[in-house]
Amino acid sequence: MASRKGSRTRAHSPAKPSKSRGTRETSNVASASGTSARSTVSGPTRKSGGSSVRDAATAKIAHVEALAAAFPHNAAKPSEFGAAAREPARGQTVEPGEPLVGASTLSETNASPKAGSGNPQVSFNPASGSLDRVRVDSAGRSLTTNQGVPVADNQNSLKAGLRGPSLLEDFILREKITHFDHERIPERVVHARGSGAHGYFECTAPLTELTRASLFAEPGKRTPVFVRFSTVAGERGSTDTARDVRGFAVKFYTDEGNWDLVGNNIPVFFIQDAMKFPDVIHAVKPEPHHAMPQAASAHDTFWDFVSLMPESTHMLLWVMSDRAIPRSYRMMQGFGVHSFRFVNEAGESRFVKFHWNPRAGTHSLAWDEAVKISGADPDFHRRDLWEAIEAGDFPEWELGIQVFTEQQAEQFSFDVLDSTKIIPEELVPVQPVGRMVLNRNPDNFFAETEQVAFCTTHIVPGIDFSNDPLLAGRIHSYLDTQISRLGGPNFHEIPINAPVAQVHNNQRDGMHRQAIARGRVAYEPNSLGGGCPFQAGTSGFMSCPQPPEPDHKVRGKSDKFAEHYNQATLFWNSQSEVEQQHIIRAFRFELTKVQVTGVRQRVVAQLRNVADDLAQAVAQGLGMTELPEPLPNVLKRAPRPEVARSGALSLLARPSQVGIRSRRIALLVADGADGDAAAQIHEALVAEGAVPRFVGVKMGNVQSATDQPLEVEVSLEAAPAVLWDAAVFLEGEALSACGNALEFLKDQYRHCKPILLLDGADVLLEKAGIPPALASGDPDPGLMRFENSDVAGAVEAFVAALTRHRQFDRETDPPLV
Ligand code: HDE
Repeated sequence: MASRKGSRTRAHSPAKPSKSRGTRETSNVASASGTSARSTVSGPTRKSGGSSVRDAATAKIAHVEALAAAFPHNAAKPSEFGAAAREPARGQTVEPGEPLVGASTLSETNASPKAGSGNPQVSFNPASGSLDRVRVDSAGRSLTTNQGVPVADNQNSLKAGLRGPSLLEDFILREKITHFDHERIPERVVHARGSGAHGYFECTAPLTELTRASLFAEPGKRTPVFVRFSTVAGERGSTDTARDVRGFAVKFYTDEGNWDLVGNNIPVFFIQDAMKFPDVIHAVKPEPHHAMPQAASAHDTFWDFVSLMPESTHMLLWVMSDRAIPRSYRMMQGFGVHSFRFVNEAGESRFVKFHWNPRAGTHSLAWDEAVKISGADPDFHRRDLWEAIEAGDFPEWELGIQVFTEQQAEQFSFDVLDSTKIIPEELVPVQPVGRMVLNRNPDNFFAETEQVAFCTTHIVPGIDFSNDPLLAGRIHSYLDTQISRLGGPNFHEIPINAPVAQVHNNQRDGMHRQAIARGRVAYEPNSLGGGCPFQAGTSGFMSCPQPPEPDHKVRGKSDKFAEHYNQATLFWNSQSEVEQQHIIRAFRFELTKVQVTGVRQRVVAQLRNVADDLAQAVAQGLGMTELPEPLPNVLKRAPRPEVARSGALSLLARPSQVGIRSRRIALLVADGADGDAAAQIHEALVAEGAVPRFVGVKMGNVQSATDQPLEVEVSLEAAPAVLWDAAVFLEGEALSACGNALEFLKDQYRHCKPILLLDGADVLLEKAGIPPALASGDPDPGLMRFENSDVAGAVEAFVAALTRHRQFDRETDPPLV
């Protein structure tokens, strides 16, 4: 086996061309001059004369000869075979005598404003690096065509006479319209609807024992990221608040290449094997005959499929939980889902699972609220992310990892290669290793968020795949889909996708190629390019050895994959009572929309294998008089689960660590509101980092009781209750005459949001039919009534209630108002 050092030394020895760097004449140069290599039709043929072109040509030929001579044979060849192949050698390379040796052309030093200075940045790829190189700013500039020709008139097409026909000659009109005609690219086949942001990942715990991945090398190290959140089923223009899994894809621009952690906000998936992916997606997408429903799983084909796929049961519980209707992208967890591998410098590997935990806590919407938001603001999550970043309230997550060995994995009752299973935190704790902050919105949605191309294949040295059969399919799928979506194999050159790490290889050509590779060498091994770019050897990406499997070429899964219900039951048992009720109602809603009663029955039969109280409640909701028999179980006897209940699985386990920052609060005002109290509350909420706005029946000023005018910032009809996290009613009499205000109060109440009523606003409760106390007779802690004279007390109680997010004690089924 050739060692890294060895191959370089051997390659260098014959001509020692590096010593000749900067000089034109060496012994090889002299011997090469005047050879047939210069026998071009029109090139210089004689050594005599003073032409600098001739001198350069002669020198170049001589240096090329020196390079070729430095590679008398392929010294790296032996390291390709047998045991030596386990430690690939660094590629053979010698330094060329001078930069011109690598040039495509002797004329490259002829500079122009377009071609550049004539001094290439040798060993450098300017296409890598920051986005600044492609950001365009038109301030102070006139319009041009795409060829840079100034456009005199952007209002009128070219015509033969003022009333005459338009002329085909109008290249300006044709260029403009043609470009417009081609503005759209195919949307993503799944995850079409999404929003993105830039930021950074900061390592907080060095992980060099576990992985050689450079982003985890030292505490404080920052790596730029671009993150895209998405829904799965809906089309590009669909609503943000559909009940759905959310994509949580992070592109880390590490100094050793891009790593894409393409995850979801739910840690498990519907299926165990990539072979079933087109099936599950076809089942959930709008039905093919009439293309309905949009962005919804509540239809026959989805439930038909999943009820025939018992391995979906665990995921169904998550998707019917409030996780599938997050309040904000900023308030949801993220998961890498599959088991991956960490590999350290010594080549030792362990399994790893990735978790993102939001600092803003995990919070969700109410289902009725999510449905209404779809009408009031279909861009609800996109706007929330954008506005939070614009306001400087940067979303932040902690990255946690679960690390475990092959031996540990063997002991678990489930297979760690099965993506329908979690590793309960009670078995393997989650250890924090870093944080991610999103601090910059994209300049341009299309150029960045739409064109960003995540691929599970984008991994870096120190991280590797496991044999998860779902992951295996993804390894193929993402690259393939980007080629079709972005129009060819050069999508990695689109600025948002280009790594900050240098890119040097012999891949060439293809649609929309941007890099201008210099020189005539596009193959490896080579001597004419000094061996460059050479293989990195053991410092490059090395696949981690996996234990051999006894079977070969088999279509199947290991026995542990056959257990389908234990973790669905674990999830169910780990939910608070309120969360369980929400899950029951979500099943009821979805299955009510299912038209085929046999499918409904089958789902209930499936749920009987999870928990009878769940199945019973869903059946009741559907008016089923008898419970069907449980679906037959593949396993005669399921293994005993290690964990029966896991607190970490409840959304309530992760309260906000940032108080009420960025929460939207409606201050409802009308003529007669107390202006002083309004101003004090506004000020106090701003001080907490919340976003209060004065909301009124219509825009304009209202006359406060204390005489100063209060300016209404948005009307009730433009910003209904579902768009606010909480409300303060500063007036009652005038507002109670407005149906929109009463509806606003009802929805705030129905969705369990904090409500603060000041002097005189009580009257609204009666008009809206809202009970002042809970059904138990206890006071409703989320419904606060205060005197105008006690603004401080009012704000304190209100902030505490909003920090708890919702007041679920008041929830009834069906809703009271
Ligand atoms: Fe994806 N998935 N997926 N997926 N996925 C895509 O790639 C696919 C799966 C996920 O914001 C596609 O660029 C297969 C699991 C996210 O741009 C496509 C299988 C998880 C995104 C694709 C899965 C995901 C995608 C469509 C089963 C969570 C959006 C467009 C074998 C761990 C990324 C695209 C973005 C996107 C294929 C299963 C997450 C077609 C074949 C499991 C977050 O390549």
